[in-house]
Amino acid sequence: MSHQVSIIMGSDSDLPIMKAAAEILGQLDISYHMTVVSAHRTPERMYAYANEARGNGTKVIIAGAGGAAHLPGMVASLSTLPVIGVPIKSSNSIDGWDSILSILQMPNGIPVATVALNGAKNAGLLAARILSCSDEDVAKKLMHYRETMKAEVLEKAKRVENK
Ligand code: RP5
Repeated sequence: MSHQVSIIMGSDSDLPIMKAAAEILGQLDISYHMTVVSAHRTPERMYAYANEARGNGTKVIIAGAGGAAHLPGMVASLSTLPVIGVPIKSSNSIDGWDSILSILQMPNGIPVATVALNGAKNAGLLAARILSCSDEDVAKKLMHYRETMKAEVLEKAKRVENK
């Protein structure tokens, strides 16, 4: 079976951040494929990757990049799949705002769902939510994830109250 989510990033230096998307998708039993696709350094690869994504069964693309972060927007311009952008505070990023604004400020007609700076975990969870619209199994797993998180917070609250 082909993967449901594609995780791409501009460089392997983005991996320490982007692996959080893969981890949460793995926890939710959602199949993914993760690789490096650079908008600036491998434009032909980006073009081919984005154009082939829907045909190979991909349902959501998560794209992370830093600095002049054009990967998510360019992939969204080439594919009609939902694209979730992860701005990364990378070595060539001044302060993170350059990455955020490069991904966030898309023109009308080409949407990218931008998560927080370095927010790869939420990108994975958002991809799961998109899949859950047509996959009851994923919806149940998300419900369970949220209940577990709730229980953990209540446990922390108890610990803080008992200090
Ligand atoms: C961006 O440039 C990449 O997404 C990465 O965040 C940043 C730095 O890349 P490297 O110079 O570490 O390869 O395109």
